[in-house]
Parts: sequence; C-alpha cells; structure tokens
Amino acid sequence: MPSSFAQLARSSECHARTGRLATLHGHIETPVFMPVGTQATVKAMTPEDLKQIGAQIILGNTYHLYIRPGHELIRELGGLHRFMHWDRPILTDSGGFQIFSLNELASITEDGASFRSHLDGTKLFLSPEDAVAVQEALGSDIMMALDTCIPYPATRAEAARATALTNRWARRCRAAQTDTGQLLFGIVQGGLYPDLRLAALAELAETGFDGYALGGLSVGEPKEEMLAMLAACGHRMPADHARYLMGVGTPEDLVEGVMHGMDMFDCVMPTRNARNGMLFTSQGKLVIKNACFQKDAGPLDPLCTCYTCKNFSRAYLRHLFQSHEILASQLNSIHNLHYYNNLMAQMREAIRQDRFLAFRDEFYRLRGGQKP
Ligand code: PRF
Ligand code: ZN
Repeated sequence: MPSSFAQLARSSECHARTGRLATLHGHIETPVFMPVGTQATVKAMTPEDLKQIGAQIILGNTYHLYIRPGHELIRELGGLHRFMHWDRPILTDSGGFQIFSLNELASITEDGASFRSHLDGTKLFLSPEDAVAVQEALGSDIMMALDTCIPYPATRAEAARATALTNRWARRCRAAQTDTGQLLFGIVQGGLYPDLRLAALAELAETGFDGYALGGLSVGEPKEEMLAMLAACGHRMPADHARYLMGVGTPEDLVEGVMHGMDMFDCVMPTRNARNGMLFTSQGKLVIKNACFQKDAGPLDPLCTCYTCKNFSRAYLRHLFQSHEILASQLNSIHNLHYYNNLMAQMREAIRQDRFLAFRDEFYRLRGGQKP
C-alpha cells in the first residue's frame, strides 16, 4: 500500500520535518495543529472562521458523537462533513481516552470497554470493531484505533498489561476496517517506560498503519517526563508515515514536539483558554480580565494579523469578557486558533529554510522563557 504521507524537508540539526498527508478531503501540510471539535463543532467558531484562520484539519470525537446524536443519524444525514458543513479533512479520536477520562466506572475486558453515558447513565459498550464501524459511519478522513489510556502514575506491570491490550485492539481495528479509503492510525501507549513504548511501536509497525500516534502523554506527569518520552520515541516512529502527538499541548510543547519529529497535534487549550479569557501571544500568555487592560487601545498581540487583532482593542475585549458576552468567546477563539495555526506555519517555513533551531531560540527569547 502506498504511504499517504510524504516527507518534503528535514532539518539538518534536529528531527523536525515538513511533509504532506493525503486524505479523502485533500492534502494537509505538516507539522499541523488540529482544532478540537468534540461535538461536531469547534466551540464558538463557524467553519468559515476556521478557514479564515487557516485550519487545515479538525478533530472530532467518536465517544461524544456515538452518545449524541448517534453515528447512524450522522450517516443518514450524509456524514460528519455534510452534517457540520466542513469540507476539509477531519480526524476522529477513537473514544478510548474519552471513555476513561469521563467515566470513573468504565471497565475493560479483552472484548472492549463498558461504560455509562455521561449524559444519562445508559450502559454502553464499545469494542475495537465498533470503534471502526462508528468512525466509518461518521466518514472521518483519519480514524484512530481504540486504545486504553494508562493513568499516571502506573507501575510497569500495569503499563505493560494495558499496552499489550491496546496493541491487540489495534490489530482488531485494522482487521475490521472496510474499503472506504479512510486512513487508520495506531496509538503507541507504554506509560513512562520507553522500552515498553518502543516494543509497542515495533508491534504496531508490524501490523502496519497509515500513521502512528503517541498516546498517554500529558496525563498529569511532570513536563520533563513527557519531553523524555518524546525524545525517546518521536524520531523512532516510522519516518515514512505521519506521527501524531495526541492531546498536546502548549505552544512550547508544539515546538518541542516538532523538534523531536512529530507532525500532528491537537489540544483543547487554545479554544478552552480563549473562553476563559486567557490569550496566547508572541510575548507569552495574557489574561484579558486584568485591570491593566481597561484603557488599553492596542491589539491583543501587535504581531498578530487575525480578525480580532486587526479590529478590536484589548479594552474592548476586556469589556466583552467582563460582561460575559458571547462575542468574547468568539473573538478570543479566533485569536488563539490563529496564533496556534500561525505558529505551525512559521515552523513549516523554518524547516523548509533549514533554520528550525534558530526559530526555536527566537521563540523562547521573545517570550522571555527558558528552553526546556
Ligand atoms: N488516546 C486517545 N486519545 C487521546 C489520548 C490517548 O492517549 C490523549 C493523551 N494525551 C489525548 N487524546 N485515543
Ligand atoms: Zn490575533
């Protein structure tokens, strides 16, 4: 099978690379950030807003859409793209992580995961085969294999057991896939044990997936531990396939992830923080409710070219936030997602020009921060 991913340029000083991923809804230039659209919507953003900030691909959640409104309904209405009026690529997460993070009572057997709906308590079950069938009904471009996320901290024995199950489930997902042209990515677990992760990766690569993800990171472990796993595993993931770091992270995490050879990222941080009045800027974080912005006529970020920064003052944005106006969420989300998207675009350009480490130095210098 030809790979859906082509590497286009690589840094001569680190593992950073640019590439192109082919999907049913067109190409994605990597490294890429995927805004999170859990409920078939990226909160507070219309699809047109998303296009304006340059989003190439968004993420949807199998777990939430399975519970409400149901994958059969979405299939009947023409699939997730038509349902939400988004014609660019969509990646759907498999549900594994959401089942365990939203359900204290979830239980795992060899067969699959049993859990209760977080909405009304209904008993539900999702097998690896179900996870693929649901994602095929949704019609996402990239499907994720069903995994079990290992909580932090976990003993080596716990991590080994969960990782082995995740890999058996991954094989079942691959076998359950039908001929839809959708891509299927495998997920590397292994907790904070690099040898477990590398063994899991070798097994997954043996099965053969269209891309490989690092799961189970940014789940409460110290930052150094996450970066150590990234350094141990990132560049050892198959170079001829896309590499996805799941649920990560801060702008700094994205820069470190790219340096270690990762291609794809998603995180609720830009959208969630936007709604909470925390904005990302080239100089670091900004809390819009702070009194110092009461009469500030300047833009959020003088270096930003987004709709929000071109048209509104910090004073106005602070007023909207303090008044709990819906527009605060919208304008702040536009800015934060523009910031994330622009950061990725800058990294792609720096890699093409083979000056990624210089870009990284400047990134930390501007925000007055230390490199990890
Ligand atoms: N597995 C899946 N989705 C995820 C994760 C995971 O481990 C994470 C962990 N950061 C975020 N989203 N399936
Ligand atoms: Zn802006």
